[in-house]
Amino acid sequence: MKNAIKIIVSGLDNAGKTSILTALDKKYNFQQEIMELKPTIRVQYHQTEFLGNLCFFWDMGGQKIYRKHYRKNQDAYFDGTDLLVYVIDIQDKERFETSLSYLDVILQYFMSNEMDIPIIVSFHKYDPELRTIDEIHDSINELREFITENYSTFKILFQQTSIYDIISIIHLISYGLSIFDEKFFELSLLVEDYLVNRLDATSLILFDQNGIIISEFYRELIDPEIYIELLESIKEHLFLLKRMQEEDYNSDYNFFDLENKLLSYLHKIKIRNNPYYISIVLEEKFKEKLLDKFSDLVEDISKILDAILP
Ligand SMILES: Nc1nc2c(ncn2[C@@H]2O[C@H](COP(=O)(O)OP(=O)(O)O)[C@@H](O)[C@H]2O)c(=O)[nH]1
Ligand SMILES: [Mg+2]
Repeated sequence: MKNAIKIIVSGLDNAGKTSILTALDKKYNFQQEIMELKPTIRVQYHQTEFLGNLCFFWDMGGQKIYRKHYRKNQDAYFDGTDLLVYVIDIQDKERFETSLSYLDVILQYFMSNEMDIPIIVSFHKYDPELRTIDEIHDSINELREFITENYSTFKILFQQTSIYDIISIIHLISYGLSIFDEKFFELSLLVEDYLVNRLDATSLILFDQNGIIISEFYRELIDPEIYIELLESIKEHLFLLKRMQEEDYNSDYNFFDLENKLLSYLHKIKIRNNPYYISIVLEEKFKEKLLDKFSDLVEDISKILDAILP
């Protein structure tokens, strides 16, 4: 029996909720469905599987009329929610207050029903060309501070996202999906330990078959030039794993030579018949070290994954 996880994606209209989910649909073959809750209530949701769990993303329209409607039918919508992803348009300063008060309505509901659920606030439309603008960062900091201070009883994570940066969207949902099991923490420590102490790699990422990040770690100081290539090779890996999946391709060592002497490597492992992918990017000079430690890494990761799977 698979666990079902209900994720509510909420925020004002025009915040970018549907765009985020559509970006994920394309990337991961999410299935889009409409569900009838009551004769009068229809919900559009997106569905995927993550580590043996079925995940349902509910796209909650944020127009004023809907917001009222949800308020009246709160139980039908919010009952059994496992995670709230709240999307704030970081470019729409004029509506920050409206957005915060809508968030308040939802959180008050959770509080009065003793629903202690994790929350991810996505500061969305954080487009690549805005990342050097101080005003944007000031807004993000202010919002973050306000939310942290006012809702200290909730576990709240923050993430900057943009549909022009698919990795940021992947992070958003990976973040969300990985907080359901404590063993993920163990896995993070393991991944970090390998990256820092045993491999000298630039990045180490574990993907599931849909390309969702299960765990990841990056070297602390990455040269900006290398950083760009790193992102490229991660994107390449996402593309490759899709293909490996479609062709049921079992690869062994796969080094792709990149500029700057970076090597990138994608390896498929199978755990209880499900494929998972280890993605490593490293400098060429550390290749031997990787080859030497690789089977240990595979064994250790497999052990933890096996324990996480339901
Ligand atoms: N600049 C920018 N625009 C975005 C981004 N995400 C969505 N949008 C735009 O914002 C508008 C509203 O998006 P939509 O997903 O319909 O918002 P929703 O009402 O929350 O579902 C659309 O015009 C999108 O193209 C983003 O990351 N950056
Ligand atoms: Mg929408």
